[in-house]
Amino acid sequence: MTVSILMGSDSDFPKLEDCTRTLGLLEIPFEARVLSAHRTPKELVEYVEGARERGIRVFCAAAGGAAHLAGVVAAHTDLPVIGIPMANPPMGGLDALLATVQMPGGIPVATVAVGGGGPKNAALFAARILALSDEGIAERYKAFREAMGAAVRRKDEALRAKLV
Ligand code: RP5
Repeated sequence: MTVSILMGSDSDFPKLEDCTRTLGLLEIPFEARVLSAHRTPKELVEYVEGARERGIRVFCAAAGGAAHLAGVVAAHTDLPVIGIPMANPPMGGLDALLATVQMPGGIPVATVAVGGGGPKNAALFAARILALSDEGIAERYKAFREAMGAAVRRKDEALRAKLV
């Protein structure tokens, strides 16, 4: 396993589909666990402390509300941690965004957007980190970028053809 996707609740899982799909597309092995900074704090710390030895190189930590998950993970490892703030009612994710992004100096969490491209970008940022030392991932990431560019160019051509 290379990437660990952690979530504070199983209710977060459906919103992480873009993250798991993108890792799958880039053939990056991952595991996913429901571990909460508040509800299962001991299990979380135990898991994070044993992660490097089991091959984890990057964490993606998703949580909503008073979202301490990414920060607590970062406090217990030196591996890179990407925080994914979840959009939940009643505050729509602003609560989770601020809780995840506003880390005190000394313990970094790289935070992606609430909703939208956030979960996908977490996977892509993990890919960029792993690509530094894995040629295969670097090549697949490059192909992903090229395919994305080609898709936009096709849409551009289609739009211009319609407007002629
Ligand atoms: C957070 O509380 C979780 O990450 C989730 O986004 C939120 C609500 O959890 P549930 O009440 O749906 O289990 O810790």
